[in-house]
Amino acid sequence: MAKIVISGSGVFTPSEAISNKELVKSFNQYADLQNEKYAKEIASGEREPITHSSEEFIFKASGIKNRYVMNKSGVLDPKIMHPILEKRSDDELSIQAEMSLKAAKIALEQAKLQSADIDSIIVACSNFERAYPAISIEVQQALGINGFAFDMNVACSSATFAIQVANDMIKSGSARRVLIISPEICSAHVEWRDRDCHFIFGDVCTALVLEEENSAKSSEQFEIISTKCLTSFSNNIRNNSGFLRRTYRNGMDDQRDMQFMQNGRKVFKEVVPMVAKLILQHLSENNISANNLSRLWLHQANKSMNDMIGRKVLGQEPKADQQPNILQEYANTSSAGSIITFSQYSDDLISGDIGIICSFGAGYSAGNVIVQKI
Ligand code: CO8
Repeated sequence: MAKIVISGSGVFTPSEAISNKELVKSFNQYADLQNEKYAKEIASGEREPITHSSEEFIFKASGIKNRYVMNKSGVLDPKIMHPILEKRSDDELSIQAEMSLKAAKIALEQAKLQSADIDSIIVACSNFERAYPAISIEVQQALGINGFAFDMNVACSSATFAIQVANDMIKSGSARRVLIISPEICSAHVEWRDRDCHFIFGDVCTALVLEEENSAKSSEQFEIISTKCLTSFSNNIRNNSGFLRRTYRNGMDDQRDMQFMQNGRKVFKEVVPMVAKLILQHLSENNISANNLSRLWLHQANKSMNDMIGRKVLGQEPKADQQPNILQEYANTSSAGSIITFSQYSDDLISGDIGIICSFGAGYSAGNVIVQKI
């Protein structure tokens, strides 16, 4: 059977960025305004004051220093605390399609392909700006692609699950070349007013091209050796936004569960062993020793989490270049995180080198992809 390869990758990075310092300053202004507004209730014990956030905590707990966003002014305005994105008419390109086109262009260039060479698009990410028509079909039209496109959502694991789907589609013959795109606008579904999570997320879009090796022209190719996906239900990362909200009493009021919610400690404790076990099992099924891994392109949620997974998988401290992190610059970009690392830290590998792309998150879900440089 022909080898299937990743022949191109691309990252679109928004032009606006927020440092921890700027983020904490605006959060603390918001906290002061709220505490002033509810001074009486706080004094009578009816309400808890909002505590200040801290740059030191954020970096120590997560490894994050910066995040890119599609709109900075709204997020940093203590009277707004969310991005401000202009509503577009139905005839205009949607914002997720626009981000997708930018990332796709870079991936196609790397793969030395024209858009017409692609016959399937999967837009795979944590949240979609509308229910239908699919963002992927809009991207398909904008790129002038014949064939079919669909959206899929497995939260942080969307891109690796899409790699498994695309790999299977090419193997079965239902598609020849697949573009996987992950336009993540996490800034619109994180709760910037919640100190526990306001620092976690950023925006980005990644793209990958998958095709058979015998048709691939790229100078950078990674064979997909094997994929393995896992899910196990958990409420520890949850968002209750959805089309039924209008049917609930006061369902459309500003409520905490409309945005990202998590029990971070539990996620950390439960997901680290689940992911380490998945990777080790997957390697063993493919008769690959962890000693032979040149690179781990891990999901970018938390630096200590990645350090721990790396130690469990490799049986020792990962070497500096063995497990790159982009968290400090991009923060958690959900499904795009492991793909950014793959895109930015893979061209130094040599033919025969083996690595894994691994993502994990809400669901719980985890996707592992073993690749080998051609
Ligand atoms: N500044 C200062 N202090 C703070 C802050 C802050 N900003 N936030 C919390 N604290 C305080 C807490 O109140 C607590 O105080 P005390 O000890 O007095 O109670 C103390 O600091 C410690 O708090 P935590 O226990 O919460 O801190 P942790 O060390 O556990 O770190 C983390 C928190 C960083 C959240 C960590 O638990 C973590 O990273 N866990 C893993 C989370 C994870 O990977 N989640 C994956 C989610 S992503 C995903 O699946 C995709 C979902 C869809 C995308 C959504 C896009 C928006």
